Amino acid sequence: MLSRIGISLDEALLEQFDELIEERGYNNRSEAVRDLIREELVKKEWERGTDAQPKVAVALLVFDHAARELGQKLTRTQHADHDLIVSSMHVHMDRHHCLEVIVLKGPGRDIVRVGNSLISNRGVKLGRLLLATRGDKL
Ligand code: NI
Repeated sequence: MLSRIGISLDEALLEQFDELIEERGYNNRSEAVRDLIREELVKKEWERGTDAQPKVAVALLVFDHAARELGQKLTRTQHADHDLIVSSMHVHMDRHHCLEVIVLKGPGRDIVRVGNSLISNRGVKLGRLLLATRGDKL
């Protein structure tokens, strides 16, 4: 069942929000607000870390393959916590850049620790840790 709510925003903030949702291709404000709420709820679920369910996350990294020892370091980190690493994919983006996608599964706190240690390495140009959810309560 859907409930309706009203939200008060100042004009400038609403204008920026409308630009954002247009850029992202949302059809309406409601879907954009729902996604923002879901994102925060997933974050909260992870931060609490009380859920015994194993969690799944994806680490995404872009780096220059010539960056000193970075490739080795990333491999070492993954071997050190091999029980948390489900799979990884390496894509050679162009002559210099590599994209690595790593799927992690295990206790939420461990995944966040390993994921952050991967993406925070020096030489990583873009690093993101995406926290997944089964969406049972969303
Ligand atoms: Ni490569």
